[in-house]
Amino acid sequence: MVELSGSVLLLDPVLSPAGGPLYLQLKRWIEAAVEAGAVRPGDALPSERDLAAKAYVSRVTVRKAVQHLVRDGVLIQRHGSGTFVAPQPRRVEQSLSQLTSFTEDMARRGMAVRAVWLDRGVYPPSPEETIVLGLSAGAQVARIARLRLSADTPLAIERAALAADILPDPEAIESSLYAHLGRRGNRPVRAIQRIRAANLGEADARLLEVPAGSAGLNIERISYLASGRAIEFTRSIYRGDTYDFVAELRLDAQPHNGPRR
Ligand code: 16G
Repeated sequence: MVELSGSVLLLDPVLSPAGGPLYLQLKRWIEAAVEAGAVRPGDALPSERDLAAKAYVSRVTVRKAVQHLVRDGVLIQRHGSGTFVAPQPRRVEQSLSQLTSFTEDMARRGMAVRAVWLDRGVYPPSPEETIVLGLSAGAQVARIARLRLSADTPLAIERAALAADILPDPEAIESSLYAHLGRRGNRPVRAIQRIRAANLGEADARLLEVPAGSAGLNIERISYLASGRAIEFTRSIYRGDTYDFVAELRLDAQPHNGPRR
């Protein structure tokens, strides 16, 4: 078994009476060791007794710190074998200036993708879908909902709505929505994306295999054909610990003198 190295845990006494509850100080100490990479995913924690002795605190304090770290997804407990540092998923970067698909983003990084289908079918549209997609009276909407994974790590839940004349048969999508649309000459060329911080609700957290309340990103994408028609309205929930959205910023080439009219 690999232990949290003594040097990590036996640095200067980190717990001070003035530093707030001892279990929180111990929790932060272990968290810092994980963040710094001093202990790696899969490493085992020393026993409760050893930790208590090393940090000069009671076993009750250690237990409480560990319980909180398990709740936060930093540690995992396996019955009979102990407490381990939880696997940290590889972070994925997505450019905010290119209209790419999930499959393409992952392929560029050599990561395998998988989807669990949560729903796909043709439905009467909601008022919001009617407005966003500019649907005419009586038009239907195709909805697809997927849990998207890289290897075995769930990264995002995506719920997309498209006009049914653009996607008449959602069952025909093999794995990539954009590849499917591209084959029919309907791949979007422009999109507006809105990103908002969120705490994951219980059902979404369960699907994404993180504790309820974990940090997440709500992303809304409306994408358009070259004609200007909106064809995709997708709401996604991404795990906050797996994705970095990266934007390249440039100085305006033609600075404006004074206010624009
Ligand atoms: C991305 C898009 C999503 C699009 C999907 C298509 C974000 C936040 N969302 O995940 O709107 O529907 O790609 O991916 O980037 P696919 O072609 O692999 O199915």
